Amino acid sequence: MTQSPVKSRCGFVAIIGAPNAGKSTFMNGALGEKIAIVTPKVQTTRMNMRGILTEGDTQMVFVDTPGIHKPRRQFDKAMVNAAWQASSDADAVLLLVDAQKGFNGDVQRILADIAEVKAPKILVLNKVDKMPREKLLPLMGKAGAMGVFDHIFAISALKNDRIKDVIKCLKGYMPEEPFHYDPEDLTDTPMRVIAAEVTRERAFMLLGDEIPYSVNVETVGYVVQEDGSIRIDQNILLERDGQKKIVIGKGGSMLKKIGEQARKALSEMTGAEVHLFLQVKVREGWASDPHLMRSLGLSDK
Ligand SMILES: Nc1nc2c(ncn2[C@@H]2O[C@H](COP(=O)(O)OP(=O)(O)OP(=O)(O)O)[C@@H](O)[C@H]2O)c(=O)[nH]1
Ligand SMILES: [Mg+2]
Repeated sequence: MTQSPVKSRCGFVAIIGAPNAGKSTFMNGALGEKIAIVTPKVQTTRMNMRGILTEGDTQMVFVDTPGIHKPRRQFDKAMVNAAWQASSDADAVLLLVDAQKGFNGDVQRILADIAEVKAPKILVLNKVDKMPREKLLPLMGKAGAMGVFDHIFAISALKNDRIKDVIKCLKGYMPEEPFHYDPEDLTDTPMRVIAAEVTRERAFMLLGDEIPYSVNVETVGYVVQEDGSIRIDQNILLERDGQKKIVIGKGGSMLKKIGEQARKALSEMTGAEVHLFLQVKVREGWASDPHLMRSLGLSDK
């Protein structure tokens, strides 16, 4: 454990919400670095990912979670469980809500369950940059009347507007405890896992509507070479053979695009030259593989 000053504060903040509310964008904005992937599609985040913010004598460990939705597959169920697990372990819970969508069915379902969470609850109405003020005020009134939340904020995670106010509020809820992590650390997720996420983000962005949910990426090799460049070998796993030609594309064009974009992002992230090698494989039923779920920190129960 890292030495830290007496009276330091350290605690966990779970970021929960419906898919696409902007949870990962919020965490990246709070850290000032992108560690969690973000796409316009729902269910981008598949596992809990910790982001560590150390400011002065306070360390806040954010836990970005998968969007809470009505699960269909076993894999979805495990994702939703992971979000609730993070909430029950947290010192404070942020419920992110897309203010434009308001308290729709997805959010209502979360509200029904959130009462059981013991930690202080903070409502963050996000994406207010897309919202006229006259629509926001009634929403805030409605939220206040619920009597569920200790604080309510209206922010834009994308524009980094008022994230700081939320952080300031959270600091007060962090218990007096030694730091859990080195103050220099941003996350405890290994780089090879983040590298797989980056490629999955690119595949999510470039592929149509359905295929992304059948895609998983695993890093099978991550080697810093003598000249400082990094060689990364990854498998893109698909559920069915028929999906292969879509992911590879005409003459390999789609795979090339995914690879180029991922390589560029990884190179920016690591500050090193990256050599990325992608292989497309079919692994039927990867989404119900208990070994994979465990490796993502998802319980298959
Ligand atoms: N206009 C606007 N867009 C936002 C804001 N925050 C996030 N977004 C966009 O909303 C989309 C979803 O953002 P994510 O951060 O991936 O959302 P998420 O809640 O992590 O989604 P899942 O991981 O799928 O549950 C992306 O296209 C973001 O750019 C915001 O404050 N304003
Ligand atoms: Mg996310």
